[in-house]
Amino acid sequence: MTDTLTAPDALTRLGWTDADTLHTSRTTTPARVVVHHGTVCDVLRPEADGTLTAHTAPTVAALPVTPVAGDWVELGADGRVHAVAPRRAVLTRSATGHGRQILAANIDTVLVVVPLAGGLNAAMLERLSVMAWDSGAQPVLVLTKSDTTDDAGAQDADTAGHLSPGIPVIPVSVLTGDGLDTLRSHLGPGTTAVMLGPSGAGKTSLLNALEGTAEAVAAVGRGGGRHTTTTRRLHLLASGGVLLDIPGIRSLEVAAGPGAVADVFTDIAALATHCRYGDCGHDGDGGCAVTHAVHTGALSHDRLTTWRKLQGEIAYRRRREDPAEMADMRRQWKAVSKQARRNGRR
Ligand SMILES: Nc1nc2c(ncn2[C@@H]2O[C@H](COP(=O)(O)OP(=O)(O)OP(=O)(O)O)[C@@H](O)[C@H]2O)c(=O)[nH]1
Ligand SMILES: [Mg+2]
Ligand SMILES: [Zn+2]
Repeated sequence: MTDTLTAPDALTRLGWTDADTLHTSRTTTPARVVVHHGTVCDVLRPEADGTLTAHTAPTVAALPVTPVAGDWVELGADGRVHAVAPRRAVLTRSATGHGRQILAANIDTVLVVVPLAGGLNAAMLERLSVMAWDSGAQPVLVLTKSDTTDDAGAQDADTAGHLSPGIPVIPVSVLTGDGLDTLRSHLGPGTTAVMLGPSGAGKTSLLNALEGTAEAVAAVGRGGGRHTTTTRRLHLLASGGVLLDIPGIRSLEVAAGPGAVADVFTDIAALATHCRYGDCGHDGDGGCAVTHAVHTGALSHDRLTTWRKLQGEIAYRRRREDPAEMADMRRQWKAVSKQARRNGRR
């Protein structure tokens, strides 16, 4: 706590933790970004009701970063944002042509929201879990629409626990109220959570069920493809925590690092230690314990496929971000195509 003018409880209500750092003086006050649009953002201030619209472009110098939902900012008496605090855990997605985009800042928990209606989608769950681990926050798996299963999602919860080890799994339904109290227990004071899931998973419905609010949700039976929630917005919960509702994510936007992949695919990592070669590519070389496990049925083929795709995407992203490696790749391709032309002539 750097600010001596504000009661700590009032900051905790906004999700303040000891890990957050913000320097405020007698002329500035701390605030938290609820939603950002263009050159303004709506902010919440401790000990003040309602949101305040603040300009993000200060008169003296432009801000080095654009505030996002969840950011802690320093608010001047002129109603402008003077500074954005250093961010701890951030949820990012890969935006084509823009590198990575920050979806939510200063989060403690990522609720991975996956629907059970139509059957549990293992690949989606694995990818989103990787993205959640990548944020640095604690993932929690929320399986929505448990009312569409015969056993309130019990069997799917078991499967999900194996697909994404080390993560609490909570089946929920806004129709029966199943799991809502358990979910609330993860959303206590000082916790900032963000909901990550595909469009139509039931994220906004969940917020409404927790809070008794009436944020817009998709009409029943509406065809997929369009997002119902279009902004990223922070909500203060009755349970004392803070929840960010964001538009649904598409699988190609999943950003992941190698560490986060290893966090989810602990089974493959463990098997890999038994491969004959240390640099085994797990694609059918002799002495590969991973492909052997697929043959015996100990490891699902689909799981290995998702793991391979994620490895490929990480390698691709790294090449794109590393010019030297990219040039190296181009040289290799030139050599390959030259060779191919030569072979063709023969
Ligand atoms: N049967 C059942 N349907 C649900 C449940 N929760 C949500 N739905 C339905 O699922 C649909 C999508 O819900 P939304 O809350 O709009 O989904 P969303 O994840 O916020 O979607 P985006 O905002 O587009 O990302 C709506 O028609 C809801 O009525 C549930 O627990 N059970
Ligand atoms: Mg929504
Ligand atoms: Zn191997």
